[in-house]
Amino acid sequence: MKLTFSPTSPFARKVRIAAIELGLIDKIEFVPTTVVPGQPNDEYSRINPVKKLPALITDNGDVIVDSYVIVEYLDDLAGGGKLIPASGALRWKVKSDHSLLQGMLDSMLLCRYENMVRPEPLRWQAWADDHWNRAWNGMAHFEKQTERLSRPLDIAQIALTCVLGYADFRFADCGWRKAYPKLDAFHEKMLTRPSVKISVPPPA
Ligand SMILES: N[C@@H](CCC(=O)N[C@@H](CS)C(=O)NCC(=O)O)C(=O)O
Repeated sequence: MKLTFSPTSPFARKVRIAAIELGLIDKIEFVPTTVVPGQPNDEYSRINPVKKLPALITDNGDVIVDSYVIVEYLDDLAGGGKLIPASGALRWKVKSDHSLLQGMLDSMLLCRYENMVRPEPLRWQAWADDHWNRAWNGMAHFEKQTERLSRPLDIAQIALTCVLGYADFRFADCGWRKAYPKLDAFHEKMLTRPSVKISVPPPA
């Protein structure tokens, strides 16, 4: 399998951590890929028409897009029910949390594009603030979920780790550790996992 990948992408990081935790990492070739908003990439658009990474290209040439779907595919390949509970209420809780964390990451990425990539005269501060608040309120939500944070590893915990790592990487002064001490302790614990440690984004 091939995975279109950038070490700075929190979505690609989530897939990488999941692949390591599922014992599948040696089956995946990482293909360095650059996508920049506002710049066409015709070659990559032929793989993923919406020009987002990561995308997984399976050994028979099928393309699976969106990290949410890719990690479900990998979990299935590893036998199922490993990072995403196979059934019951917990399955839907983990999937719903994962979806919420996807929304938080989407909002953080939009903030990054708005504040750092969009030409300054065109910026819309209220819109960027709105998106930042979505991520911030999401962190507040997970700060209260102490039981969720201490469960055996699941995909929502991996996604939360990627949210916090992305906050460190792109919004280093946002102060999440001070505001959310339980998330800080959770993040420190996650960093003891080799999969999490090895995938920390490179210094900006
Ligand atoms: N929902 C997608 C989001 C992927 C995404 O937004 N990736 C970013 C890189 S971190 C991207 O490709 N951005 C390029 C763009 O939106 O133009 C997923 O989970 O894979």
